Amino acid sequence: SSNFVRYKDTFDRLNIKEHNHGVFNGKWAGTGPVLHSVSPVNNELIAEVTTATPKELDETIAEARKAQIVWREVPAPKRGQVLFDIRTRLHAHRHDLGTLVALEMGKILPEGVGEIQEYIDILDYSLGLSRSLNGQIIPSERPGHIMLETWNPLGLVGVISAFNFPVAVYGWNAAIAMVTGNSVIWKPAPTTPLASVAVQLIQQEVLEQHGLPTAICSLANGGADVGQTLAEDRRVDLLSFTGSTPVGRRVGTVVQERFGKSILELGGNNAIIVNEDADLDLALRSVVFAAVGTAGQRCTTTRRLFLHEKIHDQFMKSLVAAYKQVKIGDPLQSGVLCGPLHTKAAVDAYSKGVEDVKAQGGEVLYGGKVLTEGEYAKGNFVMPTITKVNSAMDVVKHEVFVPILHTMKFKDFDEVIAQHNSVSQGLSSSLFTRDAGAMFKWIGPAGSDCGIVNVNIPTNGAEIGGAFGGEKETGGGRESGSDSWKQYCRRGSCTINYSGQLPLAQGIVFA
Ligand code: UN1
Repeated sequence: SSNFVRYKDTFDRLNIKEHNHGVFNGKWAGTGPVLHSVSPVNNELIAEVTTATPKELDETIAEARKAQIVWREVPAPKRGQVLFDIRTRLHAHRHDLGTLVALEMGKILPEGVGEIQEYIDILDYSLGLSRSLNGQIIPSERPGHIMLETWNPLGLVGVISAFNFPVAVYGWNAAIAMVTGNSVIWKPAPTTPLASVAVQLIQQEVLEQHGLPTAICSLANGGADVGQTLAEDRRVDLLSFTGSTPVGRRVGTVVQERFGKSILELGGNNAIIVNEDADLDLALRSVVFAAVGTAGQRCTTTRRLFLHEKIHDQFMKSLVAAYKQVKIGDPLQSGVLCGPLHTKAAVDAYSKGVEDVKAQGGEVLYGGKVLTEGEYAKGNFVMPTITKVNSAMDVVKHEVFVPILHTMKFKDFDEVIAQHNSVSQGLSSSLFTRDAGAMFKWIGPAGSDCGIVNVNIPTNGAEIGGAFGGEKETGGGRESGSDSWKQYCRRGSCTINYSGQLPLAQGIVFA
């Protein structure tokens, strides 16, 4: 394909071919239907990847479980070293992998590279974590007894990742799952299979160098059927799913049915509140990055903007001016800030989103148009859009995964917090203020009800060190940093009696 030829050097360095196997279970396989990876810039083929048949998927699950039996005996700090070697290989290919992500997903190159960096960061973190997967010692009420907590691996962790972060979100899960001694089976989005093959090749090479079973990192490209099997199969101890709320609700229910564990990272409806005393320059730059960046296709994208009435008009003027400066185009061209939407279906969702605003009595203040001329003709390009709505309208309650920013005016801080919290999603939120009272209220019990609660930074672009995820219909899962690693482990509460007597807890006498 011409897309392939154009980036042939990159593909050669990553060992990606025009036709690739998309299943890995210690060896490469995949005789199921073929996925066509297409560039969102021109909707033409880049390269092809095969998927797993049900039998191949079954074998992949079995091989990944077998590999874990070896991996769980490798001391955690040694596992950390293996992960660090993956980190080094990823770093060597950072630019190539970032280019591939930009080409296949459609995000701009700096964000593509940033996504590889995010996997590198969590691998760094995992090396440290490998020496601090600490349990605790708990005082026992009984003489000659000690209580302690153990954290052992669950077994096999399934990761279903989304198109918008085809590497980083897998990376958060894979790094933490592996450092805690699990094996991993990855089902990527069907529209970003090339990124998965490129990352898998690197991981395979490192595991081989260490003489470890390569199925510790397994891969099963495929469609919803592969996801369904991972949700149903009892051999998958934990399933981490990133995607839409409707699909996540089904995945969570199916996994729960068999009392499996799940981590759900679903839709967001993130807001920025700009208070009257805010640094407006910081706020403006943040809103543009959070609403326009990644063409509105992050789960942390800002979709709602609440402006204090005292700064509203001035801020809106600067915002529209800033949007006018945003260069839209090929994500691999320097200077471009807004690439295409990932698919044609997303363009339709965008058009419908714009129509809904008008139908519900809102106004489109900027954008609202699909771009179809010249360099945009073959791609999925739209204009980042600013609307004027009120929070009673239905459009502000739903996440449309496109760059439409709904703006609203407010007077009172308590009232805006209530409006902010009135939607069913609860991922990320930001307040711009210089008032310490407002800041602490915002992060306290009467503040934002989201999993990510920021002050004076955008809603997107979280670091890996914190736990990432959200409340309500965002699914409740937490990935990445802090103590998220505990979810990839089974906790043992152990009581050891070294007294030679048998005193019972609660003082019970049983004789
Ligand atoms: C996602 O959109 O699924 O906080 C993940 C951020 C990134 C991760 C986003 N670090 O925007």
